[in-house]
Amino acid sequence: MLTTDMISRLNDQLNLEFYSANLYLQMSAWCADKGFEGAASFLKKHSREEMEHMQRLFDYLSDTGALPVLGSIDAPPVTFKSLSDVFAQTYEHEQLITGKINELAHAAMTTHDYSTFNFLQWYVAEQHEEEKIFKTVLDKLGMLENSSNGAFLLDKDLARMDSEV
Ligand code: OFO
Repeated sequence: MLTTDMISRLNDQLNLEFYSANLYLQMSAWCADKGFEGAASFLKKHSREEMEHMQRLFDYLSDTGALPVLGSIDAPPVTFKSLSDVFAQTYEHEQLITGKINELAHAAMTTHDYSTFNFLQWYVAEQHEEEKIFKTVLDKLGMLENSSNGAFLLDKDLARMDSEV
């Protein structure tokens, strides 16, 4: 049985995962529009992963007898300065999500809600992976920054990464 406070916190996170899915899908649309097909496909796939993050929270709330509540989701940004800007924002966003998961885990632990604490461990591990992936993309961007066709090369690399994961 979850506390009202924990239900509210988990619902906030559920809606934030929806936002992540929308953010990456919108970024994917921008990339496709600019001809970065590799990045578009990579981000679209990642958007689907975010929907899985959302679904896990939805199921956990439901399975514990609480009510998942789908609120209104903020609209993500539509335009970006460059491909570097897109991926700088993905990394920043993942860091924000990691902070939110840590806050949730802290709230679960300090209220002795070990079931939720245990459930959240999957997210703790997932955030480690997500930050790693987006940091890798940013590092590649950094390396290609001075190359005249850096964005093109990164796009090719993302297409390769997309087919590997
Ligand atoms: Fe990208 O981890 Fe969920 O939000």
